[in-house]
Amino acid sequence: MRIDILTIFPAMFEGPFTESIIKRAIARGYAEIHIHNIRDFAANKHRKVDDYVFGGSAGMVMMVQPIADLIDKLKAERIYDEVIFLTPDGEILSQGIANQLSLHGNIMLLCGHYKGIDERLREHYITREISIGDYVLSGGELAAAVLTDSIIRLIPGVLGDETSALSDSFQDGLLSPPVYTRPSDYKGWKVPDVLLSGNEKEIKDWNYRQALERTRKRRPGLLNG
Ligand code: 6GU
Repeated sequence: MRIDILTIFPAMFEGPFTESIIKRAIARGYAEIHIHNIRDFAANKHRKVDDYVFGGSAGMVMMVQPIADLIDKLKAERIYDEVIFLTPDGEILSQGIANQLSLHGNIMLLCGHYKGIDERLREHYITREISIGDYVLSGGELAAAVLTDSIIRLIPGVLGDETSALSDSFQDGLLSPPVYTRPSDYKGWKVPDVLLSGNEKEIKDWNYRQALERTRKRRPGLLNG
């Protein structure tokens, strides 16, 4: 899978993909991430990418031309399954959306800033709009990094059996049960006996009951449906 990220702050993507599962997925060829600086496409000598809002309201808006030229260039090179705009007024990201997107070949992620992007970009290029939650970030970059991580780890083969996505919180609609490692007794704090019993059926039942209980207590809304 190939993910193209369009941003005015490319340096914000230097960290998030260079460790752990995502790093390994890229090294093994499961995913490619390409970062593009929108400013490089500004057709004016000051490399300006934003301008005042028509109609007088305060704030700046990202201009059509630099983003349109960048998207046109990428679309001339390959076919994109989705051109996604990260925006607080988008559909809220869920595990279901991440699952859908992980099946695609090529996707583009556009990070917004200031008051937003010129509406004509949304009308003519954007196929999907995603938010990562009901709070305000300074821009779409961190949201794009979150979305990218959530997608890449779901690409078949990226996670081994041990870290299978099937045991993740939300993948089965439940939160994960508590987990423990050695020692089985730390200064009198003991691991539940059942987990040391070796009885696979009892352990499986215990984990399921714990997941259900945790979900009921913390996120009851997840159980309706
Ligand atoms: Cl995608 N962008 C911004 N600026 N803020 C957000 C967001 C996106 N998702 C949640 N908050």
